Amino acid sequence: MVSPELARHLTETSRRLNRQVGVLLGRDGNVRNVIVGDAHSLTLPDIGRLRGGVGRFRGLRLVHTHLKGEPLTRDDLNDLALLRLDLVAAIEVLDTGLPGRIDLAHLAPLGPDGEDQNGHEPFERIQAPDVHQLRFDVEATMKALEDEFARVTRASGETEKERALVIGIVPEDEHFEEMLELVRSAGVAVAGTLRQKRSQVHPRTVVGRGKLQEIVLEAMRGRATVAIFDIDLKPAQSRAFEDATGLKAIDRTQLILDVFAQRARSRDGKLQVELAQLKYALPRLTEKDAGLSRLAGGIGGRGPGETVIEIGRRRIRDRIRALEKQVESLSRQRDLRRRRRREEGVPVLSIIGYTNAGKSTLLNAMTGSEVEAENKLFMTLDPTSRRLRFPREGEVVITDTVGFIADLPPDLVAAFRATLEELADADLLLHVVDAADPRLEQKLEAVERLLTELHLEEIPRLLVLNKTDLLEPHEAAALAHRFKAVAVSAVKRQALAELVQAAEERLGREKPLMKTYGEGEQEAVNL
Ligand SMILES: Nc1nc2c(ncn2[C@@H]2O[C@H](COP(=O)(O)OP(=O)(O)OP(=O)(O)O)[C@@H](O)[C@H]2O)c(=O)[nH]1
Ligand SMILES: [Mg+2]
Repeated sequence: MVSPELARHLTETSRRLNRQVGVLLGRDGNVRNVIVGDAHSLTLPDIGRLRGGVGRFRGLRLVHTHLKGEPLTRDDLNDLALLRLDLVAAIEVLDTGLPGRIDLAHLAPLGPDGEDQNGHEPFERIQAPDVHQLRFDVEATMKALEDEFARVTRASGETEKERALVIGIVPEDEHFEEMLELVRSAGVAVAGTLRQKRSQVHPRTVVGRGKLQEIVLEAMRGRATVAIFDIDLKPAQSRAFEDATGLKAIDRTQLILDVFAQRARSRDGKLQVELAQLKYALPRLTEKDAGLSRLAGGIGGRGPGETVIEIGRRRIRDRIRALEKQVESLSRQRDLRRRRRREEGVPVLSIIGYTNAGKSTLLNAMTGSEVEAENKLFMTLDPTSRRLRFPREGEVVITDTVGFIADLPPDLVAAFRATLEELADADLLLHVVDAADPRLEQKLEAVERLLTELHLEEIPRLLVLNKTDLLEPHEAAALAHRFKAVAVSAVKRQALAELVQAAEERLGREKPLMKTYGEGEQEAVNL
């Protein structure tokens, strides 16, 4: 680890200066840096940005002196973790200036199943009474450790995929679970999860120094290159976090945008996703970033915007303006289409609700279509309309559209204006909820809130409790009574006739007014 000559040279110098002295040694044993500290600590030089060497050791070890023979400090261990050093060692400086006890730490290998055993110390500590008695083979240890980490990655069989640590800042379990759902829906491999007990955000690096250390260790062990946060980060925060850990930081909005980017099929959908992504990225670009290259590839960098990844800030602004114009014309076209439909007098029913509530499945069940429906968040992005014959009303149009989520990112709402505007013209909103969801009420509220934000709260609504096949009949009935809703099962095609009947009743109550007196006439409503 260190030759007796070098150790002695370090301790003698240290004694003479009455300061800590250290060296960074390469794997070949050559000295790369010499550092002189004060009596109690040592500040390592900036050894370059860490990105690129992620998941790997730096191939550098820190050997330094401790004037009073004190054991390795918290800062020493932080350096070990955050800088991904091979090891850190402290040598006691005896009064004579000769080297005394040695205290050494390196990253501990993983348990036999590749999992970190709970409560297991992340560091392996080795002590020896002096340099001569230290039995430690750096080369063999590092090789074993690196093999170990490589094995874990191979075992997971996901070498090609980006692996992410999911970091929970919000204490509520439900919030974290939804975040994991989003991660899964984005097709990202989860290398591990870390949660904070208190919802405290470090103003600079999102989490405090101790947590940073934990995150880096966990990332090294799980071979993660990305940290996904369950909150939104300020641009400066993500950058500071990335600088401190060498991990790419992805926040909740970015992850949602990523899911959207993967789902966008239609031209309109792609347009709106790209717009949302660029709007989000713009304030996050620094001068030294070459265009969007720091966002290139992987989570947050996929999607329709990939073609513009190398362009600069000014051109991004141009592109945003161009996209906004296209969205504008899109919204005009749709307006026209809707107006025509309105003239035909065909009532429009729009299926809305929280993501994964079963909206597309319900559309399929009612109209015999085959819209993609899957147990993933934001499966549907592009609106689909189908015609359907109602017994009394005759022809109606049913549309299925993008789902809602609590705290839908504002950039996304802005970009998806054209899609969301469609809803404004519905004669009836079928608000679908997953009746078996323990968060039923929160999700109902989240949707209601969004409807208000989108100024859609005036449109008549019918609440549809879906997935009641997962409940006992009496539970479903009680919920239906409580929420004045229709209980159905889209998958089992249960109570769809009742739904049609209830929808017709609602329509029948609303429509004559609109038909006879035209739009929004006060007098008509009073009748
Ligand atoms: N048990 C049960 N599962 C259902 C029912 N309806 C839908 N699902 C399941 O719920 C999951 C989501 O269904 P989707 O129709 O994709 O939901 P969605 O609301 O369109 O979701 P997004 O488009 O992602 O917002 C799928 O796995 C469906 O099979 C139901 O009545 N009962
Ligand atoms: Mg859907």
